[in-house]
Amino acid sequence: MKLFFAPGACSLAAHILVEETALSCTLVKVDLASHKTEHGDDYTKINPKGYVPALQLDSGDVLTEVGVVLQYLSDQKKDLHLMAAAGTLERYHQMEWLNFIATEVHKQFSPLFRPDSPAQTKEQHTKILGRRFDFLSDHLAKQPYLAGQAFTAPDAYLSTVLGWSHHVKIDLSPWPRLTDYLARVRARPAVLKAMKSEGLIK
Ligand SMILES: N[C@@H](CCC(=O)N[C@@H](CS)C(=O)NCC(=O)O)C(=O)O
Repeated sequence: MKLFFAPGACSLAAHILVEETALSCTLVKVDLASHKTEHGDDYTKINPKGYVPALQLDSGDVLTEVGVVLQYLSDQKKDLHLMAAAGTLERYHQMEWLNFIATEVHKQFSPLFRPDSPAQTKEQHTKILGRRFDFLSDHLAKQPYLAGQAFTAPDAYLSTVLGWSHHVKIDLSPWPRLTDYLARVRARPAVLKAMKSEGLIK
């Protein structure tokens, strides 16, 4: 398998699961501005949508969309319980989290990264994120991870996007449960390994 990633992007969530599962997977860095891989190949030939992540299977098939890539990786090592079994209510709740993170958290950050976003747009999105953080903080008052007592795939995704806060100058200190959660997830050896390998930490 090959995981196409950009350092610190949402592809980090998939990279974390590659480390958690210890699956055999080659990491290929993509320059999102030029759409070239680190080997000089045209990335749009792999993922015509142009964005990361993309997971190329040994068969040549390519899976895209964070929530799907995370489920695929989790399903390769079922004994790790990174996702519950397909068809169970627990699985649907985890998919609910993946969808919530993708649409209600990840995509609310996107305009904050764009240098040409008007100040008013940035303010609106920061406000929406604040409401999402309130909800997440209330949820994490009941349990240490999104789906309960154990780390699962949605935590790889949420920790990745929460980690963007300081880049876009959102102070997480009003949500101490979220800063505690981030520290808890980032203490995992697989998360540290993925972050180190992307050059995000020393
Ligand atoms: N819907 C996509 C969104 C992926 C996405 O937003 N990727 C960003 C990095 S976090 C990216 O590659 N942006 C560059 C671009 O859109 O050209 C998914 O779930 O995978």
